[in-house]
Formats: sequence, C-alpha cells, structure tokens
Amino acid sequence: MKRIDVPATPFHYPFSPGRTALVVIDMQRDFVEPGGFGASLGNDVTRLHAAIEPIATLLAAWRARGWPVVHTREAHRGDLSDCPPAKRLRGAPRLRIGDAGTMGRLLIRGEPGTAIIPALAPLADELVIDKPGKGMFWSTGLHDMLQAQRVSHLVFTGVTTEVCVQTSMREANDRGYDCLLVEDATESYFAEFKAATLAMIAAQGAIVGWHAPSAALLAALDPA
Ligand code: C5J
Repeated sequence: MKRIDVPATPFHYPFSPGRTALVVIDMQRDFVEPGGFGASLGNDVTRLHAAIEPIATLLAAWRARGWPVVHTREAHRGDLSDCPPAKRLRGAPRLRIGDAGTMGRLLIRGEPGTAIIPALAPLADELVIDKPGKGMFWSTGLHDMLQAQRVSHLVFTGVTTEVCVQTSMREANDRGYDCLLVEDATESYFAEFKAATLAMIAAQGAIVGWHAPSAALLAALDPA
C-alpha cells in the first residue's frame, strides 16, 4: 500500500497505512474533570480540554479507514497490589491513588473517574489497555498485541504530554516503533513542559520521534 508522508518536525514522517496505530493516552475523567486525580494534585484540569476535539477528529479519521486504535487508562487494581508505595505515597496530594473522591476511588479499575471521557469513548473493537505505570508497555503485554497486528508506527495523542505520553513514546521508540506526536492533540497542565517535550523528542535527528500538527497529518491522509 502507498506510503503516507507527513510534513513534520524535524523532517518528514512516512508511515504505512494499516500498520500505524493511533494511540490515545489516558483521556480519563480522572485527569480531565474536576474532582479527579489531576485536580487532587492541584492542577487546573481545564488546560487539558484543548486536546479533546483534535483527538476526536483523528479518531474519526482512523475509524473511517479501519486502522488500529489503542486507548490507555492509568488504572490500578482495587487492592493496589500493582501500585508501589513509591508511586502512591510520594508528595502531598489532597487525595492519593485509591482514595475515594467525587468520581469514586482515584485511578482504580472500574471506577467512574477512571473511565475514558464520553467524547472519546472507545469502540468495542479497539484495544483498551489498563496500565499501572506512566508508560503503556510496562506490565501490559501491549508490545505483543501490536506485533500480532504487524503495527510498526504509532501516532500519539492524549495527556499529559510530559508524563504518560512522553514515557509511552520513549518506551515505544526503544521497542522499534516510529512515533509521531500530534501537537494539538496532546496537552499538559504546564505549557512549558509541553513545549519542552516537543523540543526534546525531535532534537538530535528525531532521537525519540517526530511531531506535527493534526492539520498536517489530516492533509496527508487526504491529499487534494
Ligand atoms: C500523570 C498521565 N500525569 N496520564 N499521568 O500522572 O500523564
């Protein structure tokens, strides 16, 4: 099948249709809505809302073509056996992972706040990965699932840019995937951290990967 070439930073990002998965990282109520984990850390969750519409547009484009989609959730077992004290006890948040908030227990599988926001709800045939870490490969089996589908390229969206998105992208790069981060389809609670992440992944000849605006990606999918 014909390769698609996206104008990107630091140079063009070529990918093969059908072997490129759209990855939506942690678009969960716990990060995006008041009363969740992100808010318990003192963050302004409204900063993340800008990414929702660009992600929805990319999801529609991928779904229309029948290409693979992966959603992740940062989510722990109810007994917290997969949440090390180093993660749960660090810092001084108002509420910790596993504590009860207004949307149920924070970042616990099956709780209302752990769900992906309705605007980006996964379809029945899309992969949904519960990850106990910041990265999507740690303790999830995702690499084998992607290999079974012959996926070689990953297009990243979601939150937050410098934590779970960047960690997942670095893990993916180490496993041999060519990765593109979509600039307006990712957000951070901190504008300067988002900018720094974009700069550092593409530095030194795309040492971790590429980045491009969604308009460039969509235009490459549907050339005039
Ligand atoms: C954080 C995430 N920030 N999804 N998680 O703790 O980026």
